[in-house]
Amino acid sequence: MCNQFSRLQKSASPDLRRDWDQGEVLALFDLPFNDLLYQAHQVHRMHFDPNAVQISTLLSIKTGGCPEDCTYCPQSVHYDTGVDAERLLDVDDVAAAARRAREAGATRFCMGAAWRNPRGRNFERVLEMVQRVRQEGLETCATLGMLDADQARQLKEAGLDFYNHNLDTSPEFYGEVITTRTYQDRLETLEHVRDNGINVCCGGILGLGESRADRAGLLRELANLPEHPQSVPVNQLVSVEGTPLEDAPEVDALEFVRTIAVARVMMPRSWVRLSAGRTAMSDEMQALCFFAGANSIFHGEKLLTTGNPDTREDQALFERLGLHSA
Ligand code: SAM
Ligand code: DTB
Ligand code: SF4
Repeated sequence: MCNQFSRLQKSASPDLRRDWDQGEVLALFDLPFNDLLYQAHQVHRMHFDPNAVQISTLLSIKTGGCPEDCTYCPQSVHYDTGVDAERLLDVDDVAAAARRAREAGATRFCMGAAWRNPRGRNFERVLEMVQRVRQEGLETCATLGMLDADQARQLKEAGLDFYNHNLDTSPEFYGEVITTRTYQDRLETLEHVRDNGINVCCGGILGLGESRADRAGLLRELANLPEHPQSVPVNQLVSVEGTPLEDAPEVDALEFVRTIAVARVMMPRSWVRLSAGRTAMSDEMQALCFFAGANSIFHGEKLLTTGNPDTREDQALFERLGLHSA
């Protein structure tokens, strides 16, 4: 399904604009809520089954001890959050987790490592993990930090379908959030991923203390990439004690829904993932997000180090809304 959409995306299509300016994006954000949601939902229906939601499962294959200083992240060594540094998991354990995820209904398995970038024997082991997860019949996704061109090539050869690497916020606000890696570094990793034919999963995070202009700036950057990312995760900050953002004010729920809707309008054929932060969202808010164009979630009771809704709760929500797995 996804590959079909990415192939379509490569053909010239007038609704796949990549020349958004900030004023146009802000004008979408400024629409009356009903007008914005109506437009987003129409776009959504044009390209997707509106009742189908893609389900991914996430596994932290290497937790904690990360040298980067992302102020939202419990895994950074810079902050005292109680998350200990662990070693890279064994390949067999990852393959077993993938099998369980498939049995629970996931179609994609995403492996996350708290690294600045993968290196040496650890990287070799991740290549093996990708092969084994694929053999379990799942789509594969990894998020391992920065990649060079050769690493992207090797991951592709091992069978990696998606690479997650987020821009996180606008280039204007980025320096307030992370100082150890630049926006340009991130763009270069995305280029290597794209150039090697791996689907790009790239989005951001809301609730960092950013302004609406920053949220618009993030979407502008994502939609103006050389190709729209095939998958766009929109995270709501999970505030973790010990991080500089532990007391960050919550992002307004309707502003979050607006951001999903604007993402849907700007990137009509991308899968928009309602990513971290769902435990703090009501069923009603999630329902609005699905109406506004979100069509992917993480399923399973843990994200990387923080919680995710109980799987039975998600099942009940899907039943209440008449949603099914894509
Ligand atoms: N270390 C890798 C990297 O940053 O490229 C991969 C893992 S990192 C956890 C992936 C993404 O998760 C981040 O870019 C950020 O958007 C999101 N994230 C991390 N901590 C979060 C939190 N506390 N709340 C919400 N999203 C978070
Ligand atoms: C993404 O954008 N969100 C996921 C995934 N990509 C790897 C990670 C969310 C992490 C939330 C904080 C934690 O559990 O540590
Ligand atoms: Fe490290 Fe990724 Fe967390 Fe940043 S978001 S501190 S790079 S694990």
